[in-house]
Amino acid sequence: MTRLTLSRRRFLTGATVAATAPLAGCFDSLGDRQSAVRGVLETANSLTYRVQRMLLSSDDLAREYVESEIRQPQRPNGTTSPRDAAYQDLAASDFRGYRLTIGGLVEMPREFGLDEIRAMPSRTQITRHDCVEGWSCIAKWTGVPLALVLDQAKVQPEARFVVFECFDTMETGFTGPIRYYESIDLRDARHPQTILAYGLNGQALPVANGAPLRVRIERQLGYKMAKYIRSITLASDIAAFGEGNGGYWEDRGYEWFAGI
Ligand SMILES: Nc1nc2c(c(=O)[nH]1)N[C@H]1C(S)=C(S)[C@@H](COP(=O)(O)O)O[C@H]1N2
Ligand SMILES: [Mo]
Repeated sequence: MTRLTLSRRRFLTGATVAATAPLAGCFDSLGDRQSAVRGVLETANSLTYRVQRMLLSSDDLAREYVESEIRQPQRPNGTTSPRDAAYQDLAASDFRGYRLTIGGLVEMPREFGLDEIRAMPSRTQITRHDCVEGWSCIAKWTGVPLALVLDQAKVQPEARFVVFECFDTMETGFTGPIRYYESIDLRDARHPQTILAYGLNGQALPVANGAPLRVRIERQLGYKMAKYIRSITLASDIAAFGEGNGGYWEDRGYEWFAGI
């Protein structure tokens, strides 16, 4: 299992490194939708997605660890304390007023309070979080399988993507605040290790790591795992969200399918 994962990673790294290596130094050129760099990145992105999807069968599990392998607290990264008023108000009352909304292409749009989410069947898993910046942390996550939540809202057949919209503002654009968002396909959404986590290492999920609810998508990189989730939208297409590339970092050049 480990060998397979390693060689798959090596194979993919070899195939995509040429396209992704210059990323750190050239964000500027990515703003231009027509740029040659962007074209190369987009081709590499859909190629990587197809190659990785071929190699990853839908029920392949990410490696799980034992308690003694948890060596340090989960390192908070990205937003660690959203300044948005809506979030601050909820946090001030220990998220008692929090409602997760599920909408878009579902037959029964729903809202769930934290108590309802915590009362659903839960899953606990010890996994390794890999950030694109090059660090990893092993941690224990507890939450409700996303598949169970989706089933309660009854996903319509045209839906292909699950979009997570977050509370935290990353920057202010011309038309107002730009908040973190992410998206995955339904195959990853229904994967048994994909959970909406409210617990970390046996405690309530701290604000620094995404309270009250963040998603775990164990076969992809850290930036896919949206923290501070405010709503979940089922969609047939990701073009209508953000700048249309499927996530805050994807809009800035990262790959949409960040398989590891
Ligand atoms: N809402 C939101 N989600 C986010 C981020 C963020 O800035 N805002 N950062 C991402 C990145 S790059 C990583 S590595 C992980 C960090 O999760 P952690 O703080 O629990 O380690 O969250 C991801 N999800
Ligand atoms: Mo990250």
